Amino acid sequence: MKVLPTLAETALSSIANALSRLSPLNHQSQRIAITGLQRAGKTVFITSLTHALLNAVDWPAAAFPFFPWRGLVQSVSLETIPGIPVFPYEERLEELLGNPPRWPDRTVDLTGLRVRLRHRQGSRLGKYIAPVTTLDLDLIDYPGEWLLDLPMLSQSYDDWSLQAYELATSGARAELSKAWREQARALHLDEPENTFELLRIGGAYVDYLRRCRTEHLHFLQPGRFISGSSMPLEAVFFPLTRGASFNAGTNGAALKRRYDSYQRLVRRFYNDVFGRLRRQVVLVDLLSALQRGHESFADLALAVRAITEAFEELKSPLLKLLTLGRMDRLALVATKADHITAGQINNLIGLLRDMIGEPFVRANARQSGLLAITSVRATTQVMRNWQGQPLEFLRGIPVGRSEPIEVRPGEIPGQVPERDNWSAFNFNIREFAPPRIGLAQNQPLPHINLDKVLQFLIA
Ligand SMILES: Nc1nc2c(ncn2[C@@H]2O[C@H](COP(=O)(O)OP(=O)(O)OP(=O)(O)O)[C@@H](O)[C@H]2O)c(=O)[nH]1
Ligand SMILES: [Mg+2]
Repeated sequence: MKVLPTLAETALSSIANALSRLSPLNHQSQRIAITGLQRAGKTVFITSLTHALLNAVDWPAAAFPFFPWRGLVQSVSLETIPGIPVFPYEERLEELLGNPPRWPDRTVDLTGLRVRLRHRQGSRLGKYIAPVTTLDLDLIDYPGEWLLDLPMLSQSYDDWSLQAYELATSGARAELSKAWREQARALHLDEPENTFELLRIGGAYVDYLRRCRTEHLHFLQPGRFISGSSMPLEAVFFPLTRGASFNAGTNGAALKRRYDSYQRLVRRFYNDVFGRLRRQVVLVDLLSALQRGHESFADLALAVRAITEAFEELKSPLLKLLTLGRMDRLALVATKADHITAGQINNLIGLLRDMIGEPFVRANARQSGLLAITSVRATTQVMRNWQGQPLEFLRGIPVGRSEPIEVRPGEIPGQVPERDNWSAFNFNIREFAPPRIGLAQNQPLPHINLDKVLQFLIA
């Protein structure tokens, strides 16, 4: 019996086909994949970047300082990427510019959009006789949760179970996983396969992962069980509560078979999709995790390291899994930098660097860059006198309110704080509503360093 119904595989195949398609003759093409864990800021980033690519030629240079071939651009247009579901740029922009403006809803699955730039090449002979070049920038949005599955490729079902079960019993997860653990322990692994039982306990496991997500925990495996819309419940497995080998036809054997099928699906994703995305942006929302405290931050660090390890595998294929293995550029980006004052941005980058780990940063120094950005700036900075001293405050409208407030976001540590030092920090990282910019569709959106990401990726 084929356990994974064709839905997930069909979607993967069509994406893989689309990605293997060559650009039309005379077109240069750069594929830029944007990923990040839930709520990292992918959708806002793509919307704001696309908006800038479409309009920045007409803006004063200071609004988007790095814009490729400014002055040589003839036209910019939006296209679809054949075979890839469309990223709904216009809808997202309309929401951001609406009255009142709105942040986007959650998104799942992979989508993409092509920005076609026609420009004359810079030439010593002058721009009027230089040939026109077409450059397609394909922006692809996919959930970073899919990358959390890579470690599973080199783990047996027993090994993975051991690790996942241990995690499920630690910290805040112990309570969240309780219902699932009780059901899983009561399952007789040696009895004949009972699809109904497996469905019920599988449902409880997915429920546990969802609850972790609600509690802002990020290291959630298998990543496809809760992100992306194409995992059927009959394909769900869960960690074994005790390791053993099982006879054919038993519950244990059924779970193992599902694990093996899932591994095949993940391997195909790495071979056919991830391996073809050579320029990638990984967005990380460090600030919200800082605000939530030690456990949330440590969990984010675990997930981010699993993601960077996925990129390492592109260089030295584990068990020769990846046939394409190569990465051209990787931008590791801390988002929502407008939640802190400008003087703290270097510390934010230091924190990201420390979270990722010096060995990775050094080993990939040539292809990777660390940046801090704001895709759409929701705050302004103001100076206020506080007990006789001039201090920087942030001013913005909190989500759900109508009047602006002024806050001091607190000192951002330049390194990951030691476990016992968390109490020394007093963060005040708030969620702000998007700025009210009015209705002009083609005016600049306020941002921080968005142009630098583009520069890093394509200059
Ligand atoms: N202030 C500020 N907030 C931002 C910015 N980008 C994202 N946010 C906040 O982060 C939330 C998530 O942003 P999205 O772009 O929807 O994140 P995502 O990664 O697409 O999230 P999912 O689709 O749920 O995975 C938004 O609702 C905003 O509250 C930004 O540039 N500035
Ligand atoms: Mg999104």
